[in-house]
Formats: sequence, C-alpha cells, structure tokens
Amino acid sequence: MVDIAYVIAGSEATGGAGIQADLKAFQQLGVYGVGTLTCIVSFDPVHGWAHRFVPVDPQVIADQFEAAMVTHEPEVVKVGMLGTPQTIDVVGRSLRSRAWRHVVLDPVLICKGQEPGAALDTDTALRECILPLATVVTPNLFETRTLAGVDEITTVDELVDAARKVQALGPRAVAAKGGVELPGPDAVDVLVDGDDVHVLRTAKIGEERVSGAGCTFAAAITAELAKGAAVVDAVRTAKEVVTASIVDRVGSKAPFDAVRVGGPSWPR
Ligand code: PXL
Repeated sequence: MVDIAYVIAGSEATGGAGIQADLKAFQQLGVYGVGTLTCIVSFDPVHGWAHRFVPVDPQVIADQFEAAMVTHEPEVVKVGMLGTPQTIDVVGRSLRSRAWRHVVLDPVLICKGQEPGAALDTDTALRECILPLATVVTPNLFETRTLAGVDEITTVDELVDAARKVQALGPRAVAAKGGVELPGPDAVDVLVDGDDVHVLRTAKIGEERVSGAGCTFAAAITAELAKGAAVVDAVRTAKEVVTASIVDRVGSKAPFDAVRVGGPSWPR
C-alpha cells in the first residue's frame, strides 16, 4: 500500500515555495501527496515582489480537510503557512478532531505584506493553538528567536538552548535551522528530540536564502515519517534533500532563486 503524506498549507504562485514545493517533495520521496489549501500568496512583481495574500474561507478549509480525511485517513501531516487567526482556529479544531502519528509544523510567522498587528495575532494564535499539537517543529532562525523569546542566536550552543525553549512549548522534537544567517561556514541544523541533541552540518551553498528551502525541509521530514522513519533519520534525509535542491536551484525573473527537488543532485 502506498504511504500517504498530507499537507495543510498555502499556495505560492511562482511555484517555488508553499504547497507546490511540498507536493513536489512528497512525490520525489515516493509518497502519495494530499493537500489542503489555506491561502493564496501571489508575489507582486510591480511592487517589489511584496506578498499579496488571500485567505481561503474557513468553511472551505474544513471541507477540504473532511474530504481528505474520509478518503485517505492519513497518519502524518505537515502544517505550513496558515496566515490568519481564523485559519489557525479552523486548522487547530480540525487537527484536534482525530489522532495523528506525527504533526510536523513549519511555523511560518510574519509574511511580507501583512499588517504588523495582524501578524502579531497570528503569531500568538500559532503558538497557542497549533504548536502544542506538533510532534516536530522546524523553525528558521527568526522563528526560533521569536518562539523561544530570545534576542540573539549567534552560536550553535545558543541555537540548542533556544530549541530547548521551543520544545518546552509542547512539541516532542524541534529541528531548528541555522541556515545562511547563523555565522560560520556551515549550514547547521539542530535537532532536539526528547532528551537527545543532534547537530547536523553541511557546507553553506552561497550566502543567499533560497525560496522554498524551509517548505521542502518540513515536507521531506513529513514524507519520511509517513514511510515509517524515525524522527532523526527523517531529519537527516530532509537535510540531504534540501541541500541537493539548493544546489540544483532555479533562477528566474524574480530576485530570488527557488529550490528544485529531484534535479541532477538527487538522488545521489
Ligand atoms: O517559504 C514560506 C512560505 C510558505 N508558504 C507560502 C509562502 C511562503 C513564502 O513566500 O508564500 C504560501
């Protein structure tokens, strides 16, 4: 029987991030992808590539969830961009309506183009309603600082300490991403899983952020968990997938490159 991976996330209209990236990662890792759309993000090329953001009606999110659950009964879900407190409320209620083997949360916080006040509401709702349901959470450096409530993270030890603070908010495991912003030659990810700490390193590929890397990382973890992998193995595979997809990145008319899953660098 085919393994099912389910994702609740937003559309990113250029194809590099969001649910488009999630479903590509699922396909590449050999699981059957099922998706529920929370919002539509369309960058605005005429206004500095700002995010134009449209939420999906909460009832329509609930309807998609119902259709996906009855059809496939997935055991593992990734939660990506939610975007509004109303969306977080319906997704939180939906997730709590049944049991999961794993809930992987990519805690997408502030999105450019959103009102700062709205974003603050959204951050609080995400922390209170969704984070405690997650078994694995994958914050980037900014999200780790925000969720842990720390001002600065410049070393691996500080990243581990902050990941522990995020873990104290509920999830069993935190895969905190140092990315290009953590100083040093390596892209360092820290996995705090129960009492265990793992530090994963690969050489940085340039100093620019590549769109879709975070989405692909959490989606690849989700796919591996759906296949029955242990959390630490899922995270290791996800780092390999993301590293390859950054090497194989796609340039475009946008001022940022996007990851490409399944290019010549993967599988190695
Ligand atoms: O990469 C974060 C992200 C996730 N989901 C959607 C997005 C973005 C960033 O643009 O648009 C829908």
